[in-house]
Amino acid sequence: MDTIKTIIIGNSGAGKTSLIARIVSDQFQHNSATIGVEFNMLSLPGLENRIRVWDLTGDMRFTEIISLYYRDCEACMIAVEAFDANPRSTFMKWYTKVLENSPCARVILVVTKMDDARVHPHQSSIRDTFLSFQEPFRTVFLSAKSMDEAELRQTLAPCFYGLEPDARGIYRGVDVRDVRAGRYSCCVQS
Ligand SMILES: Nc1nc2c(ncn2[C@@H]2O[C@H](COP(=O)(O)OP(=O)(O)O)[C@@H](O)[C@H]2O)c(=O)[nH]1
Ligand SMILES: [Mg+2]
Repeated sequence: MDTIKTIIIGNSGAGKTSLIARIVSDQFQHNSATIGVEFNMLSLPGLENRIRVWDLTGDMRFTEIISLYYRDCEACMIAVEAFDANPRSTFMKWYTKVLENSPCARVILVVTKMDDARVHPHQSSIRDTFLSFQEPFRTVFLSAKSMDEAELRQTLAPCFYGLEPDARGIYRGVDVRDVRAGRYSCCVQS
C-alpha cells in the first residue's frame, strides 16, 4: 500500500499533536511540547492510501532539522488557532516555508480549537476570515477537544481527495514517482 507523505506545521501550541493524537487514539490530553518530529500513520474514510504524517515542532530552534521534512511532501497541514490575533500573517509565515520547499504540496489550512470560549461569540466572523484566504488552500475547522475521532476523520478526509495516484501511479496528471524523486518542480494547483 502506498502512503501520502504529509507534514503538519504551525506555531508551537497551535494544537498539532493534540489533533493527531485524537485521530490516532481518540484521546485528548495535555501533551508536552513536541521535540523535533513525531511520526504517525492515519487512515481516513474514502482514501485507499494511508496518510504518513510528520508532526513537526513549531519551536524555531529546530528549524534546520525540520526543513528537511518539507522536501517533496505531497500534502501539508498548516495549523492555526481559531482565535489567533493575526491569523493571516501566522498562516503566511508557514505557507511561505512550504512554497519554498515543496511547491507541489496540497496545502490544507487547519483551523484548530474551535471549541474555545474565545471563539464562541465570533464563530461566523472567524470562519469568514479564514475562508477569505482563498484557494488553493483547503480550509477545515476542527477541535481536538470537542470532536471525536470519527468526526475529525470525516472532516479531514476530503482535503486529501485526488491526491492518490491512480493504478498507473499517475496523480493529477503528474507521475507521482517524479514528484517523490524531486524530478517534478512545477506547481500543481489542486
Ligand atoms: N480548547 C482546546 N485546547 C486545545 C485543543 N487542541 C489542543 N489544545 C491545547 O493546546 C495546547 C497545545 O497543544 P499541542 O497539541 O501540544 O500543540 P502543538 O505544539 O501544536 O503540538 C495544549 O494545552 C492542548 O491541551 C482544542 O481543540 N481545544
Ligand atoms: Mg506538538
